[in-house]
Amino acid sequence: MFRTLPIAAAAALLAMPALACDGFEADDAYARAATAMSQSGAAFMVLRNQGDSDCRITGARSDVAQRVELHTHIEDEQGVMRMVEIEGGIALPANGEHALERGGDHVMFLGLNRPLEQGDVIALTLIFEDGAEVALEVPVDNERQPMGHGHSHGHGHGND
Ligand SMILES: [Cu+2]
Repeated sequence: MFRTLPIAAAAALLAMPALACDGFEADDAYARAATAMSQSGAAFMVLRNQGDSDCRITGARSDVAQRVELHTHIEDEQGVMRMVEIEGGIALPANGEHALERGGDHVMFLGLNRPLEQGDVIALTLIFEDGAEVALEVPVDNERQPMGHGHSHGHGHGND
C-alpha cells in the first residue's frame, strides 16, 4: 500500500502543469553598496507568496555583477558574523513572506561590473526552483538605513 505512494505522487506532479510561483511579489526592493569603490553590493526586499502553493527561490542573476548569490549571515564559533550562501535557496511557503534585510538574508552581488550609484535602477532576475524567472527593477538606495536602528544623524557607514 505505502509502496505505491511515491508513484502516485509522481503521477500527480506530472498531471499538473509546471506552474511558476503564481502569487509571487517583491515589495520595497532596494539595492546598495557600502561605498562607491565597493566590489560587492546587496539587494533587500520583502518576498511574498500570495499563492496557494509553496515555492522556492534557488538563484538570481543581474548584469551588474559577475556573480549573484543568495546569502545569509551566520555567527561562527568565534562569534564572528559571516556571510554564507543559503543552502537550498529561500523557501516561500504558501501565503507566506520572507524578508531580505540588512544583517539577515540578502541577494549578494559579487564582482560589481559598475558602481551602484544612488538613483540607479538595476535589473535583477530571481530564479525559482521550477526554472521560472521573475524580473525585477530594483532602485539603488545607498542612503537607506537598516531597519530597527532608528534614525541615524550621521553618514551611514554601511558594513554589509
Ligand atoms: Cu552577502
